This record gives sequence, structure tokens and C-alpha cells, in this order.
Amino acid sequence: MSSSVSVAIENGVAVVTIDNPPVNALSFHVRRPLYEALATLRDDPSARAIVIACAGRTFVAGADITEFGKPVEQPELRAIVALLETIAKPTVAAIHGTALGGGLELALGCHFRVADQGARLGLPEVKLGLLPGGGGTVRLPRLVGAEKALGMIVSGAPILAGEAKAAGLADAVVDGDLLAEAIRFASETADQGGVFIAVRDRNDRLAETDLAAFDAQATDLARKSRGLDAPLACAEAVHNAITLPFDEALAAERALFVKLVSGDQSRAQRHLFFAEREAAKVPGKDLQRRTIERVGIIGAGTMGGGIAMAFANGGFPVTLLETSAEALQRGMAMIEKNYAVSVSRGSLTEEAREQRLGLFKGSTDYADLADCDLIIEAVFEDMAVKKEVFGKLDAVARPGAILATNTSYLDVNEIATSTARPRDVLGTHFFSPANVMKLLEIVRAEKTAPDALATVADLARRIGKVAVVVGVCHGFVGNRMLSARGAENEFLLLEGATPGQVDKAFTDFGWPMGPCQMGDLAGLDIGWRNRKARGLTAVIADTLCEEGRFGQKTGRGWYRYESGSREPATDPEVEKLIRTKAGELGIAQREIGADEIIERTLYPLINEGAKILQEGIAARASDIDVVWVNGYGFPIGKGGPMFWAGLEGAVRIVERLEYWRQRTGRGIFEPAPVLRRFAETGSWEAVGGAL
Ligand code: 3H9
Repeated sequence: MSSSVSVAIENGVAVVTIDNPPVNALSFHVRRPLYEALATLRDDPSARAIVIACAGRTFVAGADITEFGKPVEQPELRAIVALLETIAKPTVAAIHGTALGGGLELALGCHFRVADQGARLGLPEVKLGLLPGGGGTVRLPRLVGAEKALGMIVSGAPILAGEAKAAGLADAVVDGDLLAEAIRFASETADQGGVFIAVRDRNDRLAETDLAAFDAQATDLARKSRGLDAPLACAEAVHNAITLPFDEALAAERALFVKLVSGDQSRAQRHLFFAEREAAKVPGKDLQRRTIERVGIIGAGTMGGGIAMAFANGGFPVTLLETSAEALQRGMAMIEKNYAVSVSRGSLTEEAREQRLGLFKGSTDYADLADCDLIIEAVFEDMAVKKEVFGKLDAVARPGAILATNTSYLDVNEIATSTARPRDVLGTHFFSPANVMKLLEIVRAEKTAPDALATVADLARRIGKVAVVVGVCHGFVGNRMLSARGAENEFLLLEGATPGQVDKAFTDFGWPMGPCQMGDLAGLDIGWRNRKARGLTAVIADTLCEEGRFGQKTGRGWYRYESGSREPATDPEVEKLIRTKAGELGIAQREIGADEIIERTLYPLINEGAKILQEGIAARASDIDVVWVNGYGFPIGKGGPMFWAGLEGAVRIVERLEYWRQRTGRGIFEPAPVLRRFAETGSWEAVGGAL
């Protein structure tokens, strides 16, 4: 007995309860008493059956992730599962909340699984750059079949109890008192008697596998793995489960797990797991939150509509405001179309679509925002326009309502001055499409009240966003660093790289697309307008825009697009334009390698991140990683720019920045003091701002 594991025997059924808040992870201090309790009960004649249950909000949600990378303390999870499989009396896992990773593997060591109807069961290790290392890849296929198991393990997505029952993973689903039902199930099963077969010895489902179909599915998944090792290892392990004897497949799974857990990709993904949770913590845990029941959105364009959908998807009634009935109708039509697409793809039920659309109330009158608790403006990105909107809001919003601007660049402090209540003003920078993208930068202005900030941070979680609090500066964390990443783009092209070469260097690095492809997707006119407003020029990009080449929407940008296609094709006209401009500027062209492209784009990106830390625009280096992975597609296997800087070597980054500084004379390469200190100490230091 320990405080983490207790045993009670009732009417011959032993209930082993794990109690390790918050998520009952299988930490060492759980594993040892659990092992001891099971070893004792195995030989205890007063126990006819054993139920494993958990206290608190969930069944075991996995191995203790904080223990990875440290020496393994015995007994390991595998030993516990192996012990379970030597028990002749019926063993039952009583699952509520989530049975994830090592938690599900523990349950797979039992003869039976009884699940609460709201429970979710899955093997999400792949999201941590791992594969299930406690026998999950060899036991799950024995219950649900190899193809279903492959899908679950490679996606990491859990399934609901009902689906688990249909698939053969759960033996019973309970609507009511889970523990009482699990005990009854165990007792009746013991009464029936007979031989209870361990999952390891159930081979019928595996024998049905169509290996060719399985391999085709695995190949398809491998294609989508984008340079990540874990999905491939998952597929290999399930393949082993089909083709090798149980113990050999188990040993092979272990070898793959050991390799992955010590690799950079898993370290990076574990870093991101904790970074996202850290970023969600804003000071004032005990502050009274403001009540948010209705949300107002001003502007039903692409951003406003997407933001409105994000809130409706989270169950919030939304008042959507536009300047005219026509604009409102256009906006609502777009929202309806987006939901219809989701229904046609099968990701939304017809009922859910209707329920969500029922949450919308359209209006063209600011007075209708009076009953909103949070109002977000998503109007044209122009200071005068934003200030006018906030002036109007000040007149109609109820006292205590939070007033937010969805600006991507503008000074939120200045916007706040157009109200008499700057404490209620902050920025919510959503990313397009706002109903899909997970990142939300919450901009804390000088006078933003802590409870307003904490309320919005909580709210972000409720609508499924990953939120990061940032300070006020041009472009906040993400877009400011994006400008630094793009600063050398034109020079690289003028000096001889092609758009295709630049983009390939990025996709080879693991980005979903390179900067030229991204520009074409977003619309080159956006940057052009921005540059003009700031008195800046970009010799090639400006010329493209002057020629009406705005990217995908005009069929031509950095690339050519056949009508209706999103596939970029090299455009000799663009390459000629670049050569001509280089000639006019007297720049000699040369071969530019991928390494140079990465150095001249990603090192300044990191350098800008260091400046952001120094200025207190972000509170932690890991917050910057969360922004870049969730908002800009930085490869998760590299952990975000600030984590990757450690992998790449900060000393090298400083040296190369200095080299490029000397060679080009450009300030973008001047290493920031915080970066220099990182190179010396190996840890990022922040001055502590944003929060
Ligand atoms: C594994 O099992 C490997 C095995 O196959 C092989 C082993 C040999 N460990 O997310 P929340 C902390 S790999 C340690 O905010 P929610 C978390 O950091 C594991 N800590 O709650 C946070 O701490 P804090 C496979 C963990 O209700 C607190 O718990 N399993 C772990 O929104 C609350 O977390 C997974 O990958 C852990 N395993 O969501 C599941 N899990 O408060 C990972 C959580 O100090 N976990 N913490 O910031 C989850 O997906 C979610 O936490 C869960 C709850 C859905 C369970």
C-alpha cells in the first residue's frame, strides 16, 4: 500500500486504485506499489478477480513524460503488464476519462476493459515523437486488427468508448457508476469461471490481416510523415506484430522505443508538450474571471468570419456585425459554405452544423453589441479605422466587457487610447483560417487588466486554441520574426537562388512550404501594401505585384498556377525578371546552396527571437517555440526556433551571423546580446515581460 496505490477487497473482488494527480501518470512512485499489489493479489485466495481503477478525473493518461531521458527505475511498465498476464483470475481495467499511452497499455495487460461511455482510449505516443513502448503496438492489433491499430497508433488520435467496444478494444461500456459496474463484471466473470486468455495469446484478428493492404496503408502513412521518424517506427512495429512471434515483436518494439526516446525529435516534441502547457499559465490563477457568455465580432470578412466560427464551434453565441446588410449576407454565406464543406467531408454532422449556425445573430447596428461580454474587432488593418471602431465600442459596450483587436501589427496601446477603459482592451491575434489554426497571440497592452488577460487565456483553451501572451511591438512575436526570416529573401534571389531552390531548402528542413509558396498562398499584395504604408520596397516582389502577380488568387506570383490548381510551377518569366534586376543592380549571380539559404533566413529568425526575449515581448523562449510551431508551420520535430537553436549550436549561429554581418553589412545579422549569452550559458534568458 502507498498513497499512490491502494487495494480494497470487497465480496472477493480486489479493487486496485491508482491515485496520482493530476492525470494518474505511471510515475516510479506508482509503478512499484502497483507491481507489488498485483504480485500479492495474484496469489491471494481471498481475491477471485481484480479491478484496476483510478481516482480523480481520469484513468492513467500514460507514462510519466518527465521521467523520459532519465535513468529508468524498475519496475518498468512492461514488467507490470507481463505480471498482469501471469494472473489466472479475471483482471479488469475500469476506464474513465482517458486511457492513453502507457495507461492503455496497462489496460491491455488486463483480460477485460470496461469503459465509461465518455472515456477516450488511445496511444498518442507518436505526438511525443515516440511509439508505444509498453507493448501497445503488439497487443492493440490483437484486439482491433492490424489496420485499425495502425491508424490509431500512427495518428495518435484516441477513440471514444463506443467505438472501442465496436472495435473489440472495450468489453463493456457503462452509463452510470463505472466502478460498481466493473466490479459486477469482474465478479460475474469469475463466477462463470474458465480459462481467461491474455491479450498476448489472442491471435485470431491478426491472422485475418491482409498484409498487402496493410503495407499499402503503411506506405501511404509514411508518405505523410514529413521527415518525422516516429510514425515510421510505429508502422514498423505494427508490421512486426503481424509477422513476428509475440516476444520478438515486443523486443523489437522496445528497441525502436529506446532509439526514439533518446533522439532529438522526441526531445523536441516533449519540449513542445510542456511548452504549450507552460504558455497557458498566466499569473493570477486565483483571480476572479470575467463572465463570458456572448461574443461580438466586428467584421464578417475572412478573419472575422473565421473567428466567429471558432467561438460558435466552442459553443458560444456570437453577434456578427457588419457595415451593411449585403456585407453581412456575404459573410454569413461564407460561414455557411465552410460548415457545408465540413459536413460533406464527414467532419461535422448535419445536426452540429445546424446547432452552430443557430448560435449566430447578424447585425448592422453597434447597439446590438451591448449584451456582449467580449467584443473582437476584425476590420481593415488601419490605425484610424481601428480607433474609430473602438470609439464606437466605448459608447455601446457594457461596463466590464473585454474589447479586443485582431490586429496583426498595430500598436494596441494606441488603439486603447480611443476608449475611456484601456484596462479592458487587449489584442487577440488569430491566424488564418481562424476556425482551423490553433495559435492565438494574446497581446497584453500597457494598461490591460490582469483579470481581462486571464479571462481571455482561459477562453482560448475553451475554444481549442493554444494561447501565448505577448507584448506590444510591430508584428508581436510571430509576424515580427517572420519579417526577420524574410529579410534576406530578395537578396538570396538577386544573388542567384531561384524561388524553387529557396522553397526546397525550407521543405527539406521540414517546413510544409517555403516562403515563396507561402507568399503566393497568402497573396503577395498584402506585403506590398504593408511595405508601401511603411515606405519600404522589395525590388522583385514589388515588380511582381505591379504586374498584377498576386499569387495563387491571380494564377501567377512567384510561380505559375494552372487554372484552379494550387500546384506551383516554375515560371521562366520570374527567373528572367530576377536576373534582369540583378543585372540592373550590378549583383553578380552565383550558385547558392541550401545551407546558406537556411543560415540567412533562420539564423536571423532566431536572432529576432532573442531580441524579443530581451525586450520582454515574450516571457519565455518556449513561448516563441509554441508560436512558431502552431502558427507558422515550424517543424515539430525540431521543437521551434529557440529549441532548434540549441540543437544547431548557438556558438555556430553567432559565428555565422557575424560572418554574414561582415560580408553584407546588414544589421539583421548583428547577434543580439541574449543570443550571445545563450551561446555562453546554453540557456535562454528573458527579462520577464509579456505576462
Ligand atoms: C507513454 O505512455 C509511453 C509508453 O508507451 C511507454 C513507456 C515505457 N506525464 O494537459 P493538461 C501534466 S508516453 C507527466 O493540462 P488536460 C501536464 O504537464 C505518454 N505529466 O490536462 C500538466 O501539468 P501542469 C502518453 C503529464 O485535462 C497536467 O498534467 N500519454 C502527463 O487538458 C495537466 O495536463 C500522453 O501523451 C504525463 N503523461 O488534459 C498523454 N500528462 O499542470 C499526455 C499530463 O504542471 N497528456 N501531464 O502544467 C494529455 O494528453 C493530457 O494531459 C490529458 C489531460 C488529455 C491527459
